[in-house]
Amino acid sequence: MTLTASSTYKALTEQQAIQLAHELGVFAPEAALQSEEIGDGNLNYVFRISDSANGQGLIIKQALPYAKVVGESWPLTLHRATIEANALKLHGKLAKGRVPKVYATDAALAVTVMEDLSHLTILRNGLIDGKHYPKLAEHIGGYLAHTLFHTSDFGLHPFEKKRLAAEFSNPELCKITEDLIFTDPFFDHETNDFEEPLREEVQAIWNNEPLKFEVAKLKRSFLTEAEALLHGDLHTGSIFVDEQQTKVIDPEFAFYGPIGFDIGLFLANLIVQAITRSGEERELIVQDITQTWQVFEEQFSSLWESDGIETYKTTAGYREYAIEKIFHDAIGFAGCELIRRTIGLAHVRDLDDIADESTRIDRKRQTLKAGEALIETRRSYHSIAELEAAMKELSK
Ligand code: SR1
Ligand code: MG
Repeated sequence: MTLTASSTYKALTEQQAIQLAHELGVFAPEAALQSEEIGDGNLNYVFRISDSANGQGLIIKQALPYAKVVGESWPLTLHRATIEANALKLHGKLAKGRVPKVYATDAALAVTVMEDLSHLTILRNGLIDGKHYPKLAEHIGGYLAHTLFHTSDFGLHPFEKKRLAAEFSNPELCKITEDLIFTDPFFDHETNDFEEPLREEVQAIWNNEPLKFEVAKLKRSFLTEAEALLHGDLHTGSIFVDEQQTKVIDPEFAFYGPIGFDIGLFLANLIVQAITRSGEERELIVQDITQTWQVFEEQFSSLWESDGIETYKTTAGYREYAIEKIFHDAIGFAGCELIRRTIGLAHVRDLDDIADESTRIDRKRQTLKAGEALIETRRSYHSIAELEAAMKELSK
């Protein structure tokens, strides 16, 4: 359904969001609706509209014409709302049950109306509270396998794949990633944000030419390798969970890029958790890292057999080669994400909210060390078991 009420952009007030919800006809006309702005991301407004009589709700997400985290001095395309809505619709077909339902969109207003998931918890918040989600690795591993396989040349006709790559051209959002993940943290750039006790480690990164050479290669892969339709920003703030359910939200950074990118971002955010936890809690997170990869590998391989259309799919060694390339890319991208979440513009609460300064700095030193190690040694890992052993060492 496309909303027709408006053809020009205006930032919605809570009252206007309520009116829009009424116009959708989802609620009874006499329903007393209330609105709450619940967005805690860096870019958009998110209104939860609910009927106070029965709590029934929906989400109205609106992109702002600038990045909320910085302000109006950082203009940003409204087209990202259309990219996000279309990615949610496609991912909803490819990975059933893993994304919120989209009820309506309005490109001019940059609005997406979608399923209310407020009965679930944002994964990052749950993890910071020490929770563990038993279905998470299985669900995200499956989501990654299905969305990435079925939008790649391994599973999709090249005409349709190139049509999708054009539809999901997303240069402004990609530029944010190119700068904030692959460039700025590795140079003395004004967007960086780190605590003074980390300066020595940060300067060592800026001076580490072999590391920067590897990051340059990973950046080039991100810039040039249109392998599959990515979520593009799959961190733990982009996932809603409870014990049984997992829903991936916010694919406004979606574009055609290297398959390992989504996997690497997700794993990096779990690695941060492994570093901030101890004992059995850390073990559980390390197991989640391992299981996510295993589920991805198993399901991607199975789709290769059942749905693969590539003529070379039965050529000896080709599947193993393709999967190992994804594995090495994912490890390298995870390393970049670890470094940028520690010293770049957009931090994570997992680290910044550690109240004790010496513990916080110590954990940040570990995420930097782990990030560097993963980038530099990514090609030396030949199995998830080897990576798991390294994770245990790096997170001690
Ligand atoms: C200006 S946007 C900063 C970060 O927030 C988004 O969620 C992406 O991770 C981006 O890098
Ligand atoms: Mg987001």
